[in-house]
Amino acid sequence: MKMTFRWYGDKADTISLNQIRQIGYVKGIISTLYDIPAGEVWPRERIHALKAEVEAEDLTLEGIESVNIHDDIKIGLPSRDKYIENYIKTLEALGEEGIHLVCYNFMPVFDWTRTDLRKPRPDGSTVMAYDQKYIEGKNPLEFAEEIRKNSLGHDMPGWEPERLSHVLDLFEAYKDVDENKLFDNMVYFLKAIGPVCEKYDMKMAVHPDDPAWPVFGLPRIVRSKETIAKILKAVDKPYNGLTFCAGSLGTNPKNDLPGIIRSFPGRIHFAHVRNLHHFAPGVFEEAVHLSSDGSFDLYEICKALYDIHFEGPIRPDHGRNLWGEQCMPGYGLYDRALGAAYICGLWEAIEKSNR
Ligand code: DNO
Repeated sequence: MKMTFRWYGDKADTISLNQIRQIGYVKGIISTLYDIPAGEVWPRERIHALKAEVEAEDLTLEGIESVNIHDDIKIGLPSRDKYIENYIKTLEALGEEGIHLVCYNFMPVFDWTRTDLRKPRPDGSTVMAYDQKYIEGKNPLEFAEEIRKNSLGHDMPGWEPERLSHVLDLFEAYKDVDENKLFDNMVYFLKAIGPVCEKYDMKMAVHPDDPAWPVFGLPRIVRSKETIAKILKAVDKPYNGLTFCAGSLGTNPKNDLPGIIRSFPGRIHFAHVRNLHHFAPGVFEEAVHLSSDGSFDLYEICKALYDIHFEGPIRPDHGRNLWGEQCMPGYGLYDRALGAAYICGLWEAIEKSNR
């Protein structure tokens, strides 16, 4: 495995590549071109420049999170072919630049959803948290506006302004899209990009839905071992893979996380390793990465990845807000650095005890 860190680029991120380099445990970067709206082609020069910037700090660009999928593809509108064409061009440009991993999601309208971006913990830190009761009966527009306000001027990853500006139109456009349609549209997309993925050895790693159930009545189809197996089987090629995300799949306590990992050897291309603390069904907060602070056993998660010979990038994920850091919710430096160190420690111990 290679320890990586998500970085939003020098305009959007509050953290510099040099700070990430100084963590010491992190060798690779997962990044994106944050300013390019979903559906547009990524210019090869921009990718080249991003890579050069990362390499100038003696780090490597290990993959892209995300190349977002235009909603017309998820809805299955006739215009999807044009957007798929653009997606293919972007994959080509990435492949030409030697990048072989793309994380994306297939969630309608909203990306990952939290109901509280700054829940205080008794020690003075804050965490992101979720309470299903808060979502029920809430108007999605009002909710999107709250997220925007609470992110204190940071564009929240997954909540890009261009998407939020037409939330209600999107809801209208999705009204006939149920789980089956969304699934068919995903398969259509995956088949269409097959040739370019195979040509460039591009690994497509779908990110699970977060939380792992439908929100605001929108279908969600990447949420359990069974739903993932169905997707991987529908396009049964190595390029069609998964981002194993502990925090997303783990929102549903019924998901056996190490079991999910062990079910998909060779098809997990990227891993997001973090913890959650569950209080009740549908009520959780994003805890310290440490196993004893949350509901997941991070040792068992790392062990399962090790046992399936996982060789891709791992990154720590959403962290607490610590020591008064001014940063995007979930994406500060300090707690994710602690998470990276912890995961590397677990990994070294697992490796050595298996020699
Ligand atoms: C949440 C992230 C997601 C992820 C996208 C992938 O923290 O892991 O925003 O990047 O869903 O497209």
